[in-house]
Amino acid sequence: MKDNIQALNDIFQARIDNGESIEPKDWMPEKYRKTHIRQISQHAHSEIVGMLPEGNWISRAPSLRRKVALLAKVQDEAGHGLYLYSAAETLGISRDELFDQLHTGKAKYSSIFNYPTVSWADMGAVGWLVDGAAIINQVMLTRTSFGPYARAMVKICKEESFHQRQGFEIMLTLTNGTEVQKQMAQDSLNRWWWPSLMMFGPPDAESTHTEQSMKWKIKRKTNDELRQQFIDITAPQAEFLGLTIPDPDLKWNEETKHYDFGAIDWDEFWQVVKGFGPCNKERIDARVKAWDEGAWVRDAAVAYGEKKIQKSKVA
Ligand code: FAQ
Repeated sequence: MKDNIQALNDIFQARIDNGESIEPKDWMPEKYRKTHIRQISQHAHSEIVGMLPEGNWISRAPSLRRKVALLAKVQDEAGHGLYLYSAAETLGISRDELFDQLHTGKAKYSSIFNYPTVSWADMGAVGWLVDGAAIINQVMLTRTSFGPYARAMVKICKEESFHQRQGFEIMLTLTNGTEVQKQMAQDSLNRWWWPSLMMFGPPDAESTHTEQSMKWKIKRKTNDELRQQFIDITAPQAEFLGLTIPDPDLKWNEETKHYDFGAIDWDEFWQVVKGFGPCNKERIDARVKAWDEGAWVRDAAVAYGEKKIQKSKVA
């Protein structure tokens, strides 16, 4: 029995090494399945919880054009959540279980969405930095080894790129505006810079899953590699905007051809991940409320579905 499992594992690893896509009905190690349920569902939860800080500004966007764009972006995030929940379901877990894990705190979602959006400039910073970081991480995931996840990511990445530009354009307008608008943009960058770097996860040396996930080609790059890539792309953008990144140690290194940067406050990161960030409670309360208040819609949809089946049997 043990030998059989080992043989299956070897064939599985050979398929991965060969660049083959793993599909839901293929044999896979239990840990591969569980790792995917964990990562895909946390990703889905991040999209859905991520709608809240931006949803906060839809009714207060400064013009109809801004409102329409923000509304479309938040709606896209709901769509991303749906693709990802569907991808997770192909691994044999139900949507109800996934939501239960979110509502009871068993499943994580991205630390970034536990920070408040206190000014309109935050809509710019979230699009520019948070979606910018999400794209860097997710472009890698379009080539992840599990087929349904990789395919979902292709569409998601296209939309994220619109989101990032939407945010950058808000920042550009503010930095070309009045002194007060410039200050709003700078204040927003000051608050979102470090939490955006934390989105990529703990340093490689402390990342529990990276080694195995790289072996299975779930991850194609490590947390630190992606973080560095983000900083290298974003630092010149900040310069273009005329904004100062709140890190006195940020400096181009001619030798490494990368930016050096200062120490990240990992204590803050773990506090937020463990539920003690500025908005953790508010975010979960909002999700639970939406779930409870939406019960009648789910019940009506099930009743309608059952009625349709009955009707088709009679016909
Ligand atoms: N926040 O061993 P690793 C978006 C946890 S989508 C909270 O390195 P892994 C779109 C991690 O789960 C943003 N927890 O883990 C949008 C693990 O704990 P566990 C979300 C974090 O999985 C934009 C432990 O730490 N994107 O922004 C975080 O190999 C704007 C050890 O970490 C994705 O989910 C964190 N930041 O690497 C929406 C992408 N980092 O599970 C609205 C897919 C780590 O053992 C508005 N996910 N942890 O209890 C990934 O690529 C990976 O899961 C990583 C973490 C890179 C996030």
